Amino acid sequence: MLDKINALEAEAKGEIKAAGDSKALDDLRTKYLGRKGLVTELLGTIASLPPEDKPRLGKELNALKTRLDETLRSRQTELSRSPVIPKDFADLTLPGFSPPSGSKHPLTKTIDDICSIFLGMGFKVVEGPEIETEFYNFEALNIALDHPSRDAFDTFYIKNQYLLRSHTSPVQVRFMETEKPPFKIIVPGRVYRPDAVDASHSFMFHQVEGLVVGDGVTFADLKGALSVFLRGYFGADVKVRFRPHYFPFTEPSAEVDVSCFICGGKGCSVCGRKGWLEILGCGMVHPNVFKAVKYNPEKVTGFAFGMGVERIAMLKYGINDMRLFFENDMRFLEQFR
Ligand code: 2NM
Repeated sequence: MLDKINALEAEAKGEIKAAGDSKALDDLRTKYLGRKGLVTELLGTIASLPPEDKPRLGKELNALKTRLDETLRSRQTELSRSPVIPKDFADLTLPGFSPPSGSKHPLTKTIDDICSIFLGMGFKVVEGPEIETEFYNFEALNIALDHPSRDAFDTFYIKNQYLLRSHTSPVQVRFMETEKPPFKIIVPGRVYRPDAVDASHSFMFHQVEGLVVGDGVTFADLKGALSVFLRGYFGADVKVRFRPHYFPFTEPSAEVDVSCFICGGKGCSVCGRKGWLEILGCGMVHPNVFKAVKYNPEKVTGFAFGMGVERIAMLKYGINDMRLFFENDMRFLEQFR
């Protein structure tokens, strides 16, 4: 009889430990301690035992009842402390996760920001081929045959008169060949020059150039449009100054500076203690350029300008090495959103 009791206790305790929820525990309570339970059943057999064994076995069985009851309760407590989570349970209290989002490359952002200011002044964006001919890249732009920018140190020549454009101006020439004035266009794109790569040079970089042609377009229009652009891009409080310069394709020509937006014009390491930053080149379109595209320079006038996108992005975002734009290091790119 004692062996039976011990075996029953071991079996019951094993099953209670393994019970996974309170429903299973309830079933075990019924199985062992219920009215028709296994322990209750053993208690019923006591009546048929010899009288001298009855008190001891009765005590044993009652003690077993108490121990199983305690085991059932403590397992219940355990289960209520660590709730069983069904496999398909969605915990709505967990923080959400946002899908990774991409961002514009800083040069794309700079080009888009520049273009959007000119779009606001009624310009339209025009693009064209990166492989060009000497005619579109030089001749039509009044660049003399012996001009240094034409030599192989300043232009990438391909086979059979083809070259990689060294500025985006050939796109303006192509546009003028097929369209009549008046118009205002802005031309972003890649350009190529055989420069050794360093912190401020690259064999491929980006330009945004612009061209406005019409009846009676003046240098005052040029100053107005470029001042609006520069104050829109660098801040309403920057000062703008025009310095005489020379370009073969414009006459007169100028370089344009903005007061340094880092030091406010006092002089710092970014502006080389000058208080001014050189931002773009511009001028009134040379009559020879109009002749090359069969416009009558007695009838139309125009202004044009050009700027380097990498230089502008470096100044605006405080980037000190142009190579960062082309390495595609995510730690760099992720900073522009
Ligand atoms: C510059 C500076 C000055 C320019 C001229 C032309 C064209 F096609 F109309 F002749 N396009 N861009 C120009 C003028 C570009 O970049 C520094």
